[in-house]
Order: sequence, then C-alpha cells, then structure tokens
Amino acid sequence: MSYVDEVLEQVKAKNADQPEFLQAVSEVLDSLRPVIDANEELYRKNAILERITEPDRQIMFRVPWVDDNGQVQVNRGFRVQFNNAIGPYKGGLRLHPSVNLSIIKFLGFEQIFKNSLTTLPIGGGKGGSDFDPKGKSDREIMAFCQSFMTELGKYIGADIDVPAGDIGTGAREIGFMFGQYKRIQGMFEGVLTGKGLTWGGSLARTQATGYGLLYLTNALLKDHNIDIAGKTCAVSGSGNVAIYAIEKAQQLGAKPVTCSDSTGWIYDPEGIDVALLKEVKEVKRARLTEYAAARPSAEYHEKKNGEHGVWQYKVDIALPCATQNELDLEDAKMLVANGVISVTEGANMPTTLDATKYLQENGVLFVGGKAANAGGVATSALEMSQNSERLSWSFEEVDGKLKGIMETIYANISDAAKRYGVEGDYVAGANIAGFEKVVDAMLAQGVC
Ligand code: NDP
Ligand code: 2IT
Repeated sequence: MSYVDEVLEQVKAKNADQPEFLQAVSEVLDSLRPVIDANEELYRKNAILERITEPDRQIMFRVPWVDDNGQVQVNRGFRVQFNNAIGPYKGGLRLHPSVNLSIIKFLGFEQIFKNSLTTLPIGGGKGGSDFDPKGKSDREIMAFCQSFMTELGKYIGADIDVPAGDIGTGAREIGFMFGQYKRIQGMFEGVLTGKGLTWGGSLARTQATGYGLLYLTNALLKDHNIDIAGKTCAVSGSGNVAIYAIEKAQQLGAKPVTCSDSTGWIYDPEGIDVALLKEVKEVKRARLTEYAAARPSAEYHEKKNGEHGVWQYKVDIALPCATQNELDLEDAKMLVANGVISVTEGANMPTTLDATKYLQENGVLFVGGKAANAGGVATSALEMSQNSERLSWSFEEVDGKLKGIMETIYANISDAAKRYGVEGDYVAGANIAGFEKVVDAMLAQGVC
C-alpha cells in the first residue's frame, strides 16, 4: 500500500467521528501524491504525514457565563494548535452553534497550508466555541468573550499563538477578548489580530479576505486572457468575507447579483447595493429581508432544503463566502450548465469533494480556499509585523502588499501544479506549494 493510503487509513481509523476533518485530510493527501511518491522513503522514515495530520495539541475547556436573566450558561471552548514549524500558531476563532472538534480540526489543518502559502512566517491553528452570538445582548457577548479568554489566555501569546476572527467573531468580540487578555496578563501585546485601529489593528484587515479573494480571482482570469470587467458573480454569505468580496468585485467592474445568510438569499439583477448591505449586516445586524424591503430590484427567497439558492443563476464567476460544504454536486452541475467560468472559494472548504471534482473535470477554473481566502490571514500577519515594530502602515501600503501576496500565491500554485505535471489543477498546486515549505522546516527541525 502506498504511504499516502496507509496514513489515510490510520487517520480515518483514529478520527472516525470527525467527518469534516477527514474530508480536509483526504483532499490534501490525495492531491499530494505526486510529491509524496517522489520522496516516499524520506517522508516515511520521518513520519511526515503522521506528524502533519496530528495536532501539536488540542485544548478544550468549559466557558461558563451569566445571561441577562441571571442564568448561568455553559459552552465548550476549543483551540487546536496544529503545527508551528514555520511560525507561531495563527488562525481564527469561530463562534457558531455547529462548532465541534471535527470542524476546528479541519480548519486548523487547512490553516497550516494556507498560512504557508502567504509566504509569511505563521503556523496553523484554529479555535472557537459552540456559543451562538445571534440574538445576544452586547453584555452577554462581553460576558462570554471574557470567560472564553480567561481560559484561552493561558495558551496564547504574540510569539506563541495569535487568534483572530472567523464566523461570528468580528471587531466587537476581538475587542472584548483583547481587553480581558490585557487585564489578566498585565501586558499590552499583539496577541490577537483584527484589533481596532486605535489599539494596534491594521488598516485593510477588515477588507482583506474579500479583497484578496478578488485579487486572486482577477490574477487567475487574466492568466487565461479573461477580463473580469462586465462579468456577473454569484456570492454566498453576507458577512465579513462576502461584503468585501462584493465591494472589490464592483471596483474591478464585475457585477455581483446575489448574497445570502443562514435563512435565505437575495437575487438582485441590478447588482448588490453594498452600502445597503453593510448597513443591514454590519450596523443593524439584521436579516436580509431588510435589504429586500429597502431595495425594489431585489428578490428575497427563504432557504429551503434541496434548493440551489444562489448557485441557480446564470453567472460567470462563483464566490462561495459563507461556510463549509455549501456548494454540492447538484449546485456544481447547475453552475456548469449555466456556463460558469471560475469558482474561487472565499469560505473554508465550501465546495464538497465531488463538486470540486465535477467543476475541475468540466473545465471550470477552480481555486480552493487555502489559496483564494489567504488574504485575511496574510493581512493578520502584516498586523503582527506592525505590532512588532510599533508602527502602523497606511491603507495603501497594506492593500498594496495584500495584492502582491495574492498575485504571488496565484503564481506559486500555478507553478507548483506545472512542476508536478498537473497543470491547471490549482487545488493540487496549492496543497503542494503549501506543504513543501512546511516539510522543509519540519525536516530541518528534527523529531518534534
Ligand atoms: P461572518 O460571521 O462575518 O459571516 C458568515 C456568513 O455566512 C453570514 O452571512 C452567515 O449567515 C453565513 N453562514 C454562516 N454559517 C452558515 C451556515 N451554517 N449556513 C448558511 N449560512 C451560514 O463570517 P466570515 O465572513 O468571516 O466567514 C465566512 C467564511 O470565510 C467562513 O468559512 C470562514 O471560515 C472563512 N474565512 C474568513 C476569514 C476572515 O478573515 N474573516 C478569512 C478566511 C476565511 P448568518 O449571519 O445568518 O449566520
Ligand atoms: O480562516 C482564516 O484564515 C481566518 N479566519 C483568518 C485567520 C487570521 O488569523 O486572520
């Protein structure tokens, strides 16, 4: 049996109850076959695959907090520190009722390769809680965040592990967590990214994931002699990533016509009004029904199981920006039938494995989240650099670096795919390019 198959079997046996983690590991190891086959003896002897699929440590803890009725609530907190071969652990904190160990491990595992692709010195980690921020008062959010950080704070630090935002964790939550860390540690340090601009945050971090997604999509299309201007886009989600993907798509002359949240979606053939979307989602924290109520050209559709949602429309570019496994095989067939040119992932693992395969086999330009959404964590690393030198850079400087990083990522994944004889397979290209650097560091650092 090949080394890859042997390790895949072991990982499946050890983590049988973790479907999302197994999905992420299968995708990566499968696509690494050309590299592993070329170096099988060395990697096997050094147990590279066994080590890279087992987190350095996984921390789980109780998060007790008091709600507005005086009732004590208990959530579960997680931080998985996956691999720090090339830098301190780095990755977001997800607050969503669906959060469990499988989801945090899949995200932490992917983060190793994504962070390596950024070209910056950051290792992979992820955390979060099954806490649901929806419908909670600001005081309840603060109570949760303070309790969460009281425990998490023992395991992180500017040179150890630097968490950031993800689903459900934005500027408000990062603020409450940072305040609690500072209070307990008695130290002001760059322990979190996505901070406010008056206390160590970086300009352009808010926009970075969405903008970066479009910089990469533009580089991909240009390389295939396609002009992004005038193209229509289907976007899912209406959170941090989706909003700034829509904004940058418009700046580049494209027309996003959809967005969604967990209860429904918008189809707006005139193009999404991004100022209105920000008002509804960032300021009012309201449902998309409010967007439709204020915008005569928009249709609102309630989400029903089995429907294609935003993927049913005839568009050139698809940008999944909500959550994992939100674009399945049936959706992929619909997109292909409607002539989609590219699918680039703003979310982490939004496309199922069979949908990815179908898109690739049908000539769709497909770039997975590890490369396409790396702009967020890359800009987090730029925030860490600014914190270390105690300076802040201008918006133009950070945005310029972000654009350069995304173009370099595209060039590197394209080149890696060519080097291993799978030209145009950007999933393999990203996994290979990300893996090469981490393995080099692991081999140099010995058995650890
Ligand atoms: P937000 O919390 O800002 O927004 C998430 C959006 O996705 C919301 O519109 C939300 O709808 C929707 N959503 C979340 N869960 C589900 C679900 N189970 N079903 C349907 N819709 C859902 O998160 P982000 O925009 O930050 O994150 C979106 C994706 O991008 C995630 O996969 C995240 O891991 C990834 N990502 C984020 C980065 C960042 O810098 N923030 C960087 C790289 C990747 P509702 O409000 O109704 O829940
Ligand atoms: O998935 C991701 O890359 C993020 N949520 C951002 C992580 C970060 O450290 O900025």
